[in-house]
Amino acid sequence: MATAAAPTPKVNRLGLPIVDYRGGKSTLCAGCGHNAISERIVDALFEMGVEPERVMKMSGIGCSSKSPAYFLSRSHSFNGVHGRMPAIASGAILANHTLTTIGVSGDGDTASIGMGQFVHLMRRNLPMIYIIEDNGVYGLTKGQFSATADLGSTLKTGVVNDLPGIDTCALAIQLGATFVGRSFSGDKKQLLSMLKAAIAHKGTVMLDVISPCVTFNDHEGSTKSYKFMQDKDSPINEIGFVPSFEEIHVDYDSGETYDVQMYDGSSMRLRKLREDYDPTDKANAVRTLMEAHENDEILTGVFYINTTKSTFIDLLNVVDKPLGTQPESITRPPKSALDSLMTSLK
Ligand SMILES: Cc1ncc(C[n+]2csc(CCOP(=O)(O)OP(=O)(O)O)c2C)c(N)n1
Ligand code: SF4
Ligand SMILES: [Mg+2]
Repeated sequence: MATAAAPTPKVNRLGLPIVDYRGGKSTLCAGCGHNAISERIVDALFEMGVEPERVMKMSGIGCSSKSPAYFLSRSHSFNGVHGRMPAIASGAILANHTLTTIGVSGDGDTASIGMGQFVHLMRRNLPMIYIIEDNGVYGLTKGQFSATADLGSTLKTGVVNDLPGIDTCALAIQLGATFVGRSFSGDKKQLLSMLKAAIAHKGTVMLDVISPCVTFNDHEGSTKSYKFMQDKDSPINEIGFVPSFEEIHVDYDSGETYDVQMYDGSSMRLRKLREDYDPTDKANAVRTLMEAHENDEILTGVFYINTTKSTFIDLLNVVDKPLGTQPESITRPPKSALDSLMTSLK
C-alpha cells in the first residue's frame, strides 16, 4: 500500500519553515499571557522573513524576561540583571545596529526597579522593539502589585492597590519613543500586525502588551485579567500592515484611514475607530491616554508614530559597518592617538 507523502511545511520568503523561529519548550504556567506573546513574536518574524541569526533578544528578570528562551533558538540572546536590560541592549545595539533587537521586559522589570534605565532608553530612540509583558504584578515572586497596577484593583487576597498605575505608553511617548502602542496577548490579530509594523520601524518601538498572569492576577477585581480585557478593551485604531515585499490592496475609504510609510518600504494603515485620532500628534496622544484613565477605559492600538526623528545611531554618527565586527586596528586607536589628544588638552 502506498504511503501518503508528508505535507511540505509552509516556508517564508527566505525559504525557512516556522519551526526555525521557535524556541525551547515554555516552563511558564499554562495559559500565561506571556506564552501567547512569544507565539506572536515567532509568527511576526517568520511572516516578515527576518533571518533568525540577525536578531538579538534582550531581557531582564521575571517570568516575562524568561520568555526569550521560548522563541528564536537560533538568535543571539542576553538575559540581564533585573531592570538593567536597557543599558545592556543600548551597548549591544551600538556594537551592531544592523541586527533586529527585541527586548522583552515585565511591568516590574520596567516600571519598578528598571524605571531609571527605561526612561533613558526611551529618550535615545535607539532602533529596537521594547515589549512590556504587562500583568500588573511581579509574577515570578508570587504576585505582589507592580507599578502598572491600576488604582483600586485588588490582589487575590483582597488587598486593594491605592496608588495610581504608571502608564508606560504615555511616558514613552513623552520621553521620545517613536512608535508606541498597547495590545492584549489575547488579541492575536492586533498584536501580530503591531509586531510586524514594529519590525519595519527604525527607532524605539515601545509596546505595552497586557498579558494576564493566570496564577496571581486573573481574578475578579484585577484589571489585567482575561475577562477584564475581553470586556473593556477599546481599540483606538485597526492596524493593517503590508510588508514591503507584498502588493498593497486598498480596501477602505482613505478618509477613514491614516497611512504610514515605514522605513523599510512597508506600509501601515491605521483605520480610525475614534474620529480624527492623529497618531502623529504627540500632545494629543498623551492627552488621550490621560483621559482614558479618567474614564476607566483601556485603550489599545497604535497611539503614536514618528518616522522622521533621528535615532541615537544617527546622532552619534555611528559607521554603517557594525563596530562589533571591526578589527581592533580600527576600533582601538593607537597610543600615539591618545598621546596627541592629551597634548591637545594641555
Ligand atoms: C535586584 C533584584 N531585586 C529583586 C529581585 C526579585 N525579583 C525577581 S523577578 C521580580 C519581579 C518581576 O516582575 P515582572 O517584571 O512584572 O515580571 P513577571 O514575572 O510578572 O512577568 C522581582 C522583584 C531580583 N531578581 N533582583
Ligand atoms: S506566575 Fe504568572 S506571570 Fe509567571 S508564568 Fe505563571 S502565569 Fe505567567
Ligand atoms: Mg509582571
